[in-house]
Amino acid sequence: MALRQVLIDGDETLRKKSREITNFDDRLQTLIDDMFETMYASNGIGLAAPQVGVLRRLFVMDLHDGNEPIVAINPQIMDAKGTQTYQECCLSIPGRYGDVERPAELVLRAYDRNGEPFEIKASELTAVCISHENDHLDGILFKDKVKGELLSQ
Ligand code: GNR
Ligand code: NI
Repeated sequence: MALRQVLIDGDETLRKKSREITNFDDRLQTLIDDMFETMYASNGIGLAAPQVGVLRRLFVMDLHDGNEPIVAINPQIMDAKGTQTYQECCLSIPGRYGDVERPAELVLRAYDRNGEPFEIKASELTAVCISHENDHLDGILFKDKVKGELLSQ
């Protein structure tokens, strides 16, 4: 396993659209392991592949809330309901934070690291994080959606 460098806002890679994953091979397994290692080393709760320079539709997430870490490959947000506002930050925009409106509840449909499909219903911070990570796969950063000011720490 290895730490990967997290790209910082201003890097054009963060603004590109990621492509679907088609090969569930050893390289993918290494990427996933590296993404977890990098996320934990950075004290993040989520990390999307484009943040480590890989333009593929994949994110990892661990909320440290008693729920298992999640790997979501080719994720789709099925039905988003309601809204919630949460103060977000991003490993690619260090030292900045701000309020973002997200769905209150959503259903995530994705494939796990073995290529098995799964579906989870999410709310609260889980829904926020899924929505934030899914945006990264389309080149969208939380600062694009901030309500009011993008604050500095
Ligand atoms: O670590 C992270 N914390 C966080 C807090 C509130 C809303 C979203 C996040 S995701 C962020 C990690 C990250 O940048 N993932 O892309
Ligand atoms: Ni982020």
